[in-house]
Amino acid sequence: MKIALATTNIGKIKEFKELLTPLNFSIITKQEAGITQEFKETGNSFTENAQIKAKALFQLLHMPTIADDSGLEVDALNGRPGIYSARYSKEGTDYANNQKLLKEMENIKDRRARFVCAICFINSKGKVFNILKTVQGEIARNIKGTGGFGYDPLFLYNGVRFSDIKIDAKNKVSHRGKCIKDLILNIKNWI
Ligand code: ITT
Repeated sequence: MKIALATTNIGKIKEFKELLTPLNFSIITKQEAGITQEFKETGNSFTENAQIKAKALFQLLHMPTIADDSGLEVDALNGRPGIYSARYSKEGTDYANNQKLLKEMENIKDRRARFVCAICFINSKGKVFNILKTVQGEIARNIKGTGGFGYDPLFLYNGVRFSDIKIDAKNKVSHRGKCIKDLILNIKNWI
């Protein structure tokens, strides 16, 4: 089955393909479909933004579509950067975002945080389904690790950074991995 994926984030694409390709889902990314336009994330929640991106791509391709909106909520920052995780720093790069977070957390003892992932699936008839999952962790005091993407070099899960574990190990416990597993369980009924 062919499914369009409304993301340009290479880290996300890898994680989706890792879980879905072995199950014979053929993932066609927005870029592979030749779509260059940016979908504006104007929603007030992860779920709203995932729906905006999924609906925008579905309207262009008319095929089953998945979109992911995700981010990091830090307790001591009242849930920031939250839905603004990709645009947290002025530059908006992973490097600058991580540096800004470290700086903001410099003198903060409470390091609790969670990744949140909203997945929106739209079937071939245009029906919309939503999934929301989280993974709880802590913000490290320095940046380390070479794997993963985004805030992974700062995110400690059970004391180990997401940037220090393999993609399949991350997918087993992560916000996105949990969403994709839920999608796999339900997709036969949703198609
Ligand atoms: P698309 O909208 O094209 O999917 P994006 O990178 O702009 O790509 P989001 O708006 O959902 O995606 O922003 C999510 C940000 O949250 C992303 O840039 C990462 O910095 C961070 N993030 C989400 N999931 C993550 C993960 O598993 N590991 C590390 N950082 C993550």
